[in-house]
Amino acid sequence: MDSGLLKPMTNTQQMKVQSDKNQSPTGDDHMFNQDPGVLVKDSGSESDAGSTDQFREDVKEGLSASPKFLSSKYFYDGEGDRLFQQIMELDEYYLTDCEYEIFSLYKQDLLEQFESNCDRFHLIEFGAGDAYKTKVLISHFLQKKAGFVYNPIDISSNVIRSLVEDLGSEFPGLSIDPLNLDYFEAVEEISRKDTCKKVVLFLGSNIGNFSMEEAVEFFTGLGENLQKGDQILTGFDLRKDPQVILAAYNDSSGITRKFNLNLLKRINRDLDADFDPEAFYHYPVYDPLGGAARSYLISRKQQEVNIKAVPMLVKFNESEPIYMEISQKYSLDDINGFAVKSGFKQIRNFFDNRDYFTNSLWEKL
Ligand code: AVJ
Repeated sequence: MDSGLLKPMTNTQQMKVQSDKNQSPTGDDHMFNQDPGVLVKDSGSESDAGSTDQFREDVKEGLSASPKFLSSKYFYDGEGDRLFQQIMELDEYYLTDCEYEIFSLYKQDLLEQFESNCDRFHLIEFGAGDAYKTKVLISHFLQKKAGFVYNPIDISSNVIRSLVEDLGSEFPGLSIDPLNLDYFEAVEEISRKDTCKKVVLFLGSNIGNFSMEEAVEFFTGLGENLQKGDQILTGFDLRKDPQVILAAYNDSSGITRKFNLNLLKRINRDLDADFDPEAFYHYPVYDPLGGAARSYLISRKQQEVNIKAVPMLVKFNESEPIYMEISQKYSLDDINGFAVKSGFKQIRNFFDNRDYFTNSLWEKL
């Protein structure tokens, strides 16, 4: 439907499943394994958030393309992590609050669901980050003396280290078995785990960085590594008043603007480039037909940027866009369609009080 608009596919490319580079003839090798945008929002160190070689190749590809694009997975360097934390605290960025509210309202219902089929379960979270929302569940589950092991997965060893330390002191009784793996490795690893039941968390509408087609691929791939009766709980941001959605990506304090421009600064630092971030402005749009919020950086003038580590000289026309990110919004039909197409049965959708967001619980068929 929006194939034309999605042509640059910055976010498509980051969705491709990769088992190893040899199986990725197109070089679309990032998605499952190292997409901090989707998986590792709080990745703390450059070193394990993807190699500089990969970054250089992706920047080269994106800025040679027409239209130009950059991958949102590279937003999350140390400064990007910090800015995303600030985004989550913005009044306009309702997503985090909604999911927190849903967990607070339905933690007992969720526990009952998670305990079905088996009284011991593995709670596996992709891109656990600081587990801010998950702590609501963990705290309740421990209080109810539920039998579960928490498996936070994050590609960043720093994130994993501080999360384990933090959870250890906050919840001394919690069994934590962290997986410092990239996404693809983690999917494989969980299929090898001998468990009575797995519950996979994929929160925050991180799925929104995938196109609709890629989301089906993602869920299908995940399902192939689960067993009948295992469950997944995914956070989906719902379609709503376009002005509410747009405001979430165009906050009045300008944090989202900084968040996007920070990627140009990262290119300057990591790839020895000379972007003038002030020569670009943040331009977010929401398309109420397709449900995609997209953000662009627009060149304020005709200019050239030298990226020495590639090396390349990038020419921009006045008003030329760089496509930065998609944050897809969903209808309940979209969500049900995902479940059906990827081999799951929908159990229940949990909603916040405003019906802005849903956590959808599915069971593997
Ligand atoms: C972390 C991908 C869910 O798309 O809403 C926030 C990232 N980008 N503001 C989103 C983001 C701009 C966020 N996700």
